[in-house]
Amino acid sequence: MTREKNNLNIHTTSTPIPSTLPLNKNKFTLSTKELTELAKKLRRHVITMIATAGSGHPGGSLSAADIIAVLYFKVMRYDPQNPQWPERDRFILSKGHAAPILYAALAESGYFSVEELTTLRKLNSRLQGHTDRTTTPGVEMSAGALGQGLSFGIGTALAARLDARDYQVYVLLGDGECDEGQIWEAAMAAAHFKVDNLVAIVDHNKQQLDGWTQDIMNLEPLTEKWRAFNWNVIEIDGHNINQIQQALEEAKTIKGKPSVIIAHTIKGKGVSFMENNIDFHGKAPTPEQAELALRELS
Ligand SMILES: Cc1ncc(C[n+]2csc(CCOP(=O)(O)OP(=O)(O)O)c2C)c(N)n1
Ligand SMILES: [Mg+2]
Repeated sequence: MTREKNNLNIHTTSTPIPSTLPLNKNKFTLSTKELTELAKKLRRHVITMIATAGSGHPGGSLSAADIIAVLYFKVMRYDPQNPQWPERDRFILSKGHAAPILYAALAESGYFSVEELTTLRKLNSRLQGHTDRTTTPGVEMSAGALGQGLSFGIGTALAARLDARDYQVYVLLGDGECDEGQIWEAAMAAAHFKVDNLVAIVDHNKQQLDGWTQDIMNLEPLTEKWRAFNWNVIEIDGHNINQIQQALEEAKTIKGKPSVIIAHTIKGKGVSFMENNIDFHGKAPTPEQAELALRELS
């Protein structure tokens, strides 16, 4: 496939949300409607990036868009001018193949330019197909091998305790990723050590690489499993901005145990022909499909 073929002339302008939001160490002041629009904008970036690269993972990026929009533009405190700010909240994308949605949020937050997004997966780009904390500002963990982010999150959260800092750690897990034994070792450890500045979010889109989770490895009853591991469990619609925000706020108030948010989502959410279509777990849209997707997301 030649690069010219994928050199889409697609623009992602729409809602006039400033690319670099003012640094606010508490909360941003976007309304629910603005957050909804922002999530749509992040989805448009995902489509453009992956279509331009000619490869990538749209499905699990789109399912996480609303969660990531609320985290980055309502809940988390951070400073794009100072990515290593010690007091920053940490977002750990354990399902590293969903890197495009994280890059979109980081660009819109001001860590790097929105223009850089179309360098996704190119040689020498800072934005590789899976996250790399050594090259991308704002990326906390190198991921791609599933199953490790919750363990990494525990260490990061315990470091806050040792350093007497009050930051929160958010770990986004895939539901297929929960097949990994390491997730459940980490779940036990987090509860045992009462890591209450840790919030796991399961992007429960019911699909994994090549099929439905219930056929490949049935996770149910998922909420009861986390409860049995002594976690505070919150179950929400992962595309409902208000529910996401409320769940994240509630999680912050729970002391003495970690919280997990089971977010019911749809893989490929926002693009009709990608929704629940396993073909788009790890496949780029053609230029024509990308145009169609961007029209739907406009
Ligand atoms: C340890 C490991 N095994 C297998 C893979 C290959 N792989 C990449 S994505 C994926 C499916 C993940 O499904 P899920 O966690 O549900 O992610 P989502 O549906 O959000 O894309 C698999 C098996 C991997 N990246 N790492
Ligand atoms: Mg999944």
